[in-house]
Amino acid sequence: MKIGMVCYPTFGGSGVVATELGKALAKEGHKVHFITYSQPTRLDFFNENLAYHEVDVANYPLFQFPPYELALASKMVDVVKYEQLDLLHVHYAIPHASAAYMAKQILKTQGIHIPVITTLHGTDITLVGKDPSYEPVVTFSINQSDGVTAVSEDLKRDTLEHFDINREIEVIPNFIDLDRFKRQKKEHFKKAICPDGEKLIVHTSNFRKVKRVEDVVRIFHNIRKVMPAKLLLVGDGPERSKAEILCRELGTCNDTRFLGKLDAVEEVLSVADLFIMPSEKESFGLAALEAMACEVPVISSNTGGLPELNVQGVTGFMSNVGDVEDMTRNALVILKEENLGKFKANALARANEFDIKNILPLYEEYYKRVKEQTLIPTIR
Ligand code: GMT
Repeated sequence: MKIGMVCYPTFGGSGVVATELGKALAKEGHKVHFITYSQPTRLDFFNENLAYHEVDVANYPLFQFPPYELALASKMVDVVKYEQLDLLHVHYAIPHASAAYMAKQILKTQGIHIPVITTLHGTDITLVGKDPSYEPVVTFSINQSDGVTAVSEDLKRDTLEHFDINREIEVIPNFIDLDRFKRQKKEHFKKAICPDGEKLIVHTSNFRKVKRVEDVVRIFHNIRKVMPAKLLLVGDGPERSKAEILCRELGTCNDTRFLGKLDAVEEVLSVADLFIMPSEKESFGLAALEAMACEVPVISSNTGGLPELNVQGVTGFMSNVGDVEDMTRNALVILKEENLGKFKANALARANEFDIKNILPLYEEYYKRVKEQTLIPTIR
């Protein structure tokens, strides 16, 4: 198939899922055309079946807000026509689903029917999508998509509860490339960070409010009262300085490192003993899955789709959002020498269930199904 993949090109989970899906489809022989405003971060791989089309947003002094959605729709029209695409798969509803709707209508006037699949990732529904300034457009463009997928049962429920949706939503969970995310031998790195055998705690995120990074710092502070430990924080975003200030207040700076946006997060995860994800909302928790694939147990909140990934008392523990004390108690259970090995093995076994090899066929079947259901003779 020839697929147009529309996504955010950044480190965020939706862009990562779109890029990894595109790469995997290309390896299977599909032609995948990425359409976005800059080279996707994880598109670091050459394959003759992959192409990237950059959206240029022509600016004009009148525009206080450059109209990206229009430029994106125009680019989609162009790529669908000239690359003869079979379908468009857009990741994150805002503004990709409505831009795809517009592209589809334009193409229709030219006798070209292009099916559109929208994948809902999380905050496009649970946070920003519900805002009255976007809700009518989000509802409309989900309903106008030829196929809709959500990354967890919880996200599907949330979408049906908060939006007036008149179509089926298929749940296809996030996935992991186990060839890339696996525990690597990085003993020298562990020794450099934890020279005295301290336990290593890791958090990775985009440091937005929803990630509750300050809870990570507080849990770490509590753990360190009981055992020697170090904390590595990977990623960057608006809440980073608050987290740094809290480290200073709690006196944990010497044992904490902010590593910023790292490409090779699997190298850090390879030496970790525990991953913390205390999010306020989390539709799936891809970062936790990446940790589990590297044999790292997870302390998380019990929000959103996290119970569909993190198995209570098996791969880690879940607590109510903000319950730092409970998260600390659970972290200390996992970090006990006699427990750690079992939790690590369980985390890996659970991650194996989300192997891209298991999830890719679900997308391929869904593409086929949507394409067949929307089959209209096209005149090119
Ligand atoms: O986590 C983020 O804030 C990034 C966000 C995104 O859309 O880029 O991630 C969402 O999509 C991921 C991939 O499907 C999910 O694994 C994350 O759980 C989800 N984030 C939230 O729901 C907060």
